[in-house]
Amino acid sequence: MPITNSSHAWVSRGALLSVLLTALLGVVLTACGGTSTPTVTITAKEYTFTMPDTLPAGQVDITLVNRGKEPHQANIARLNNGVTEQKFQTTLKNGPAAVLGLVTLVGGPNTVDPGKSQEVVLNLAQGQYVTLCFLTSSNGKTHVEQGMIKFSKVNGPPSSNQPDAPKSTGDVTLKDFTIAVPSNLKAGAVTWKVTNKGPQSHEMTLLKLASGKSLNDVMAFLNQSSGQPPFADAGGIGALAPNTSAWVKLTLEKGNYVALCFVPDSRSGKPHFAEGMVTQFSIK
Ligand SMILES: [Cu+2]
Repeated sequence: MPITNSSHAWVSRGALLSVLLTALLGVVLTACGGTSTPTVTITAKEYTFTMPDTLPAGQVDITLVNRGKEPHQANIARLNNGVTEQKFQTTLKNGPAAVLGLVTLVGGPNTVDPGKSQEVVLNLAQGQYVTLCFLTSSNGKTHVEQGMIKFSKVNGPPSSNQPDAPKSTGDVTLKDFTIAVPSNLKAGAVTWKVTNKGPQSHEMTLLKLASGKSLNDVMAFLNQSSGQPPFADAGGIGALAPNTSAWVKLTLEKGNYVALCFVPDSRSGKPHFAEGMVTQFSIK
């Protein structure tokens, strides 16, 4: 009898332990963010975006892959409530600056050269979205005009069980009109949290300087836009509405970089970099 009792008691404790461990494991998984971030791939070429008609709500990891012959970007924006696709299209005929008031810019992968890609992590609220490439071809036409505009939607609110935010290795702060990137950078993979402290929308375009070229060469090129660019497009994150954040994942190589913002000033019409939103940094 004592043996049976003992044996029974052991089984009993074991069962209890198992229940406790299962419960504990559940808590640990939830604390670690049991859900993973959904991924979306946008493929760009002349002059289309290939991407899903429906994007996930909440945190989403988006990669732009440039399969074209020219540089491309994917600015992503939510149409403000009451703005229809038709209204957006009509207004866009007056240029990119004209549509800024119709949308809330949520970031997106910024300009990369052919064969390259750029990954960002964004938070998407329910609504109608549009993805745009504002770059200009050598024929003087913008990529948007030539077809790089794609409407998609986010159905429903994000699920309450959201994945953890990406682990940031540095902060980028965008303001009217400054851009601050992390200091003491080394070559390798980084995840930067980019925050727009407004009041205007801002982006971070990254350019990698060709050897022997300086920020002055970049400015001279941007003012006349002829000849070979003194840089390679190195990605970054598209424009973000004021008081919002998103994450950009980069693999930094040794060399000199310029970070700048091309968004037009809502008052002067000048690009923000011409008003001070440009900075140079180097990777050792
Ligand atoms: Cu700006």
